[in-house]
Amino acid sequence: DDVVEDEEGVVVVYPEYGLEVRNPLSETPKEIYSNIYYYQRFSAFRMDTQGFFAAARHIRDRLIKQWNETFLHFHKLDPKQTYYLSMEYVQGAALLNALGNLNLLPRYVYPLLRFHLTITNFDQLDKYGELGNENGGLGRLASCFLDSMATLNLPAWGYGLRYRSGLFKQRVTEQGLEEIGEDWVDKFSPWEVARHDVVFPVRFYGAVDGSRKWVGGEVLQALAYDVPIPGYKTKNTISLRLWEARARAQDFNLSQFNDGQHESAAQLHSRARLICAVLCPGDATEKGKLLRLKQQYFLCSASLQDIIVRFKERRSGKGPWQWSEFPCKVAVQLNGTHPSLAIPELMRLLMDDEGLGWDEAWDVTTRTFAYTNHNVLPEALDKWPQPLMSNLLPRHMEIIRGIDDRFLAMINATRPDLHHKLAAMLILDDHDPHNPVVRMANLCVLSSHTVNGVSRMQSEILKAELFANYVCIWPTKFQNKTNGITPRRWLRFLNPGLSYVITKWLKTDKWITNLELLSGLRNFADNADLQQEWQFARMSCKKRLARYIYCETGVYTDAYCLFDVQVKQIHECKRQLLNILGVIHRYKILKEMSAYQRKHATPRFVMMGGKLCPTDTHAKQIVKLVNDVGAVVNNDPDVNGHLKVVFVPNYNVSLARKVIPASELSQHITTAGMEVSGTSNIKFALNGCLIIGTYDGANVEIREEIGEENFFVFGARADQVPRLRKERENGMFKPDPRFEEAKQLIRSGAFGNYDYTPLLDSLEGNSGDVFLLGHDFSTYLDAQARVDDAYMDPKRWVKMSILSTAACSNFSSDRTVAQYAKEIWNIQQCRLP
Ligand code: HBZ
Repeated sequence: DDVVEDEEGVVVVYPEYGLEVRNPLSETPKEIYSNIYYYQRFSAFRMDTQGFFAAARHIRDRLIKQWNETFLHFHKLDPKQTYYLSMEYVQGAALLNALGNLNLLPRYVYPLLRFHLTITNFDQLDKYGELGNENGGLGRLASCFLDSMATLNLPAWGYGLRYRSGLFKQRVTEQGLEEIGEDWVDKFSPWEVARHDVVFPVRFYGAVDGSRKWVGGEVLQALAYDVPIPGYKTKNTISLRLWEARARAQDFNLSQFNDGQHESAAQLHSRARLICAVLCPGDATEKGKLLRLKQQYFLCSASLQDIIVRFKERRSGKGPWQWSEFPCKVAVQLNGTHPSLAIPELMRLLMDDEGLGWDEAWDVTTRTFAYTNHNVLPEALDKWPQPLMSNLLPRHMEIIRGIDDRFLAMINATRPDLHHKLAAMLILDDHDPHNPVVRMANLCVLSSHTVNGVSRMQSEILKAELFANYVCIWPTKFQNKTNGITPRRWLRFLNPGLSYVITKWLKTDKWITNLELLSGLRNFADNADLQQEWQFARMSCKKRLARYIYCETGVYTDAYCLFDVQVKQIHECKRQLLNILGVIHRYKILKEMSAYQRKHATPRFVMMGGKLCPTDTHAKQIVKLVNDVGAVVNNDPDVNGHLKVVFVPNYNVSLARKVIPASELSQHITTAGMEVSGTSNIKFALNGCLIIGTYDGANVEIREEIGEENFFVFGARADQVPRLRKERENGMFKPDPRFEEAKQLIRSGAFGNYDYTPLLDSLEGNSGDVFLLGHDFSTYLDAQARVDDAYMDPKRWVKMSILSTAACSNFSSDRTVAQYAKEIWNIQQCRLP
């Protein structure tokens, strides 16, 4: 660290935090020391654990104060409030985020350093909510939105479930990849507060009685745990309320227990524990489906009961009120279809508990809900077997039937022209008598006042294809809200070195809350001084990542190589296989080159990582292939210094902190039309990393902003994909010989004798290769060749990198959330004085 003294005292520069701190000693809060000493004296913790709890306790106490004040402020002003319902959140490390948002970093860096601790040491401890997610970015998007809601001083809350285990830890083995369970709440967490005073009953099974009331079955309890979400440079601190499932004390059968039947005595207790045991339990079996449906209903029921209680509390003492005011005070946003049971649940609560008639309850419900769609593939939309739903939630099934019947009557009465399309528009799909299902996306569209997509391209597809039938009935219901990410976590705290440079050149740090200011960097993109500082900041991140990779995998890579990264969920549709086939082609070409030619080739370090669904054998084979290719390439002296390949296990938010700032090229290469938006493309681009990608999701909008010459685009466009698939099926597709060679090398055993036949066979035949790797391979290689050329010109590359950050000025979740607030929720800022 640099220490500079001037007439006003000492200034210490901490490049790791992007900070200059004046007189750090006097800044130090005394409680930190006393907390650390306290933990030293009374615990056998290691030093970093002591430091973490000391700092976290102090911050938490501060947050709780602000949090109470925010709650009371909202309670007093009683504004319209948004409730964000999501089955997933990916919060990531909270301490650095809280310190940064409260602007307390300068006061903490120094005292911790005195104990030889840096805040990044705490990543391993600060795991709360490091849930990962197997399905994509929906959960991380929810967490970005919470950060923006708090920062924008919006009256808004999140609701979710308090899972005990998230996705599993990964270990690379001889066979490929193995998962090990990971607990994330059994250890004490400073970030949650159990609210034993906030408990609601949630019923399952039972029957509907003569007066249409739901009775019998089993009743569990939902207990609230609150997590504070601080805004950036504001006192507003909002809540993420997570529900835990418990059985009631009276459901423990003491006499059975005393008779030695221990397990059956506590049956309901163990069933309750299962509900929040894991995020996304496998749903291939009937039991798995039942558990997921229980999870979804549990979240919806507890959250809506809570929302209604708050609504009533805020009305009390203010004279007579009407239920029709509910949507003027409450907006509920459904993050995907997972929480869609909230719709029939609100209908049930209003009709059965509050005594409203159908029409009044329906009016309130449809003015309350809005739905975000994150998926355009009909086969990936949630559908529940009707018998399962009728058995678990008999009253909800009745209500869903009621919604369908009224919709049918409305269409018959007013839109006979749509009659032939009705079967596809109803919620209940009975066309397969052996498997009648409930289509949750249709439920959301029929019952929400607004439906939105998350990128311009996806929103257009929704209107033109998936929900086209509904557009002519409700032309104004459909909107676009292009995704964004929080610039605090994903640039300011993730990449302090680069943030420091940005603030210096823009002469303000206001870009942290007004990302549009980043476009000002365009003015200096050619400036040699900025380019040098930019390079320097990025190079130190590359060196740090190279050290990490060496420690984790034993693979040494030179920091002067092009760092080429693909980290995201491992899945067939993300096309990691295209990437590795491209690597194999590169390896083959390098081997054929003379030593002189190799010297002039762009050296690459290719890194892949990401979580996968433990039952996805295709994805596991891809990981195995990456490791097998790495084992050969990384040990081949001919290509040493020219190509390295690694798979880094356990990619999560804290590893992202090392990877994203160091990446120079990131791959977002889904078949066009598959990735509704993507948010990791934005994270990389914001940090100055260039993108090789398809015409898909938010790639399209990023490319427009950065300019096509600075984006390495390739592959088919979404509207060509159906035709190309047809051509394949008709045997009219001729693959690029380089594609065939790369596959042949794998088959020949060049990368070990593991049998990759199933993986490779998925690319063969007229009905194979549904993701069109064969078709896109040649343009992919062309795009990679353009990358190689551009990297050979360091000045050009660094200019492109600066332009990439500048181009992200429109991709802040602050912008996205502000649009939701204005155009969907109709809520106003409510800032604590
Ligand atoms: O939502 C992701 C998209 O894949 C990604 O492109 C987008 O950026 C992100 C945020 O908008 N989608 C998901 O995470 N998950 C799902 O779409 C999903 C849908 C139905 C399911 C499970 C997951 O049953």
